[in-house]
Amino acid sequence: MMAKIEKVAILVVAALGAIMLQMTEAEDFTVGDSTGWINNPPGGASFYSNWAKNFTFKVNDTLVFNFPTGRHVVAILSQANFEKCNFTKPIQVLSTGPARVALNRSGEFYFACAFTGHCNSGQKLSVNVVSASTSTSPSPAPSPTASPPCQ
Ligand SMILES: *[C@@H]1O[C@H](CO)[C@@H](O)[C@H](O)[C@H]1NC(C)=O
Ligand SMILES: *[C@@H]1O[C@H](CO)[C@@H](O)[C@H](O)[C@H]1NC(C)=O
Ligand SMILES: *[C@@H]1O[C@H](CO)[C@@H](O)[C@H](O)[C@H]1NC(C)=O
Ligand SMILES: *[C@@H]1O[C@H](CO)[C@@H](O)[C@H](O)[C@H]1NC(C)=O
Ligand SMILES: [Cu+2]
Repeated sequence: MMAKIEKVAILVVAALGAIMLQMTEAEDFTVGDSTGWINNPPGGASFYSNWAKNFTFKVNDTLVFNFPTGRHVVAILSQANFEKCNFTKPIQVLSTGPARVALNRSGEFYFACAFTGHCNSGQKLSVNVVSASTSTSPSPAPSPTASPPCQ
């Protein structure tokens, strides 16, 4: 009888633990690590995509873009405008550094700096965000995001 109660107690604790783990999983990622959010990053246009390759981004994680206010911005773009470094109709522009962006859905997010020439010199980042429940296996589909050289 005692054993039964103990088993139930263990199951309850395990279930609560699993729920709490899921709830506390959200992470902050500092874009470019100590390099921050700059134009002409080392290695050029591949710098931020190489940085992103090292991580798995999950829904509710946060990207932190470090830059001095007034030197850069973070524009959130559509894929088409990202590929052309086109800032005509950004989805959103964050002008104050450091800028925090919540990855509040799964799928691709596209970021670039809107200052003249910065996107073309490699200050652009795309990330794929997976839903937290699929985090057991890495997302298979490598998206065709190799950007053509900007005009
Ligand atoms: C990504 O990971 C590779 C291999 O672990 C490492 O050499 C590289 O410095 C990392 N790049 C960034 C931008 O963190
Ligand atoms: C993300 O955060 C929102 C608001 O806190 C919450 O309702 C939602 O369940 C979270 N989603 C995941 C996948 O953790
Ligand atoms: C830039 O984006 C705007 C709005 O999405 C679009 O109307 C325009 O045609 C684009 N310009 C180029 C050169 O692609
Ligand atoms: C995510 O956040 C952005 C910016 O705050 C907001 O415009 C958008 O509606 C949000 N998306 C979802 C799925 O909550
Ligand atoms: Cu910039």
